[in-house]
Amino acid sequence: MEKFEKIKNRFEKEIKNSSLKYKIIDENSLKDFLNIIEHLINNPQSNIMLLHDKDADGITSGNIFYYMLKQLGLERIKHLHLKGISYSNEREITKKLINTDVIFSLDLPFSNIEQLDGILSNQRLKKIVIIDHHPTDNLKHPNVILLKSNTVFACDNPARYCTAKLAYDLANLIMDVSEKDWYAIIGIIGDVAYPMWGDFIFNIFKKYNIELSENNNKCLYDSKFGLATELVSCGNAFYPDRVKDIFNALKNSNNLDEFEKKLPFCREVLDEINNCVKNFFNNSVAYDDNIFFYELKSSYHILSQISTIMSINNMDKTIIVVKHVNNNTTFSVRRSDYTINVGSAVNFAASKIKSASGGGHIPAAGAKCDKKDYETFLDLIIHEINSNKYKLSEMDRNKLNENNIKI
Ligand SMILES: [Mn+2]
Repeated sequence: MEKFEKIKNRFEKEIKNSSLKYKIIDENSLKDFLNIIEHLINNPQSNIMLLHDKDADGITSGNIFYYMLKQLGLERIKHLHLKGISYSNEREITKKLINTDVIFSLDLPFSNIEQLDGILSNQRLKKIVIIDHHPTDNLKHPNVILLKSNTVFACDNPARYCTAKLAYDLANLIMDVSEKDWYAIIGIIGDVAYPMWGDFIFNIFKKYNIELSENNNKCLYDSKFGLATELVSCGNAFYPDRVKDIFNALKNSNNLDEFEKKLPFCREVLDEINNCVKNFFNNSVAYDDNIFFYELKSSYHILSQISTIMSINNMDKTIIVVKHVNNNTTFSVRRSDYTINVGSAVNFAASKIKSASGGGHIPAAGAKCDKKDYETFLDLIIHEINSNKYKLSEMDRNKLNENNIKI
């Protein structure tokens, strides 16, 4: 009982004079969260399931809650990663939840109440705590404690209040979890949420003696935190069956160096990416000095990783990477300075070739076609990009600033 009193005092103090970035607009759900914690402390034999997404944000937010629950003295904690809940896997998931008392769901976008009813049908306590930042419809349900970035807080850009930071802030209401602040940074970088958290990131970099210069995203990625994030991303892109290993590696690491050493299989992919990036300009064909075409020979399907890195490092160039697999060719196209809408250009080019499909956003596009058509398709893409049709205005360009970290 005494233990809970201490937690309750901290919780109430934190809520009143908190250093939280956003105003609390749903204190009731936070109190429901506290009640669940009280229930678990009073019933330490409870079976807890952490459901989490497989990406860096999901793995780190899951681990923040794992750490918090362990610190509370709870032992019976399982974790399970999901990419999402669909009717095809709902029954299977429900089976794994038999005998679970409380579910914490992190970074998973439940889309409707029916899904939750299925998930909850086997629960003893029938409570699910949803910690998330995806835009979803109203999930009001008597068994659901909904803790979303924009339902609990007056946050107008929930995409940037990623689950790792949200889970970190929520756990901090219960206890001091600053020992695991570096988990939150990995999630923040993974979800490209850093433009919103400059001060937080800056202070943690300082705490771990890692340098961070102003208005420079590159040094975020070049840091140990960036490396850890990239390893996690490589792991879940190329070894989807080993997400549990990555979760456990993080759980069993006391710091970034230990974590990194536990991920040799991710390292292998990342080394391959870095190698391709290093030799990119030697192995690519330049069109008019501003469009670079690169044929990926690696056995790993690392097109988008290479095009993204090359584009971030060469904002005023258009990067096209292709890879042939059997009779098909896949394209990844990037242009990061918002001067050209490559998504529309690729989409238009694809409409002119029967075997092709493709499109995307202003800075990033993907496409595919039959291998026999790929040279024609490539010529068309380059032709469209070079035309004036897809040029963007200064105003569009200013959107780019929203992607930079500010301290
Ligand atoms: Mn996320």
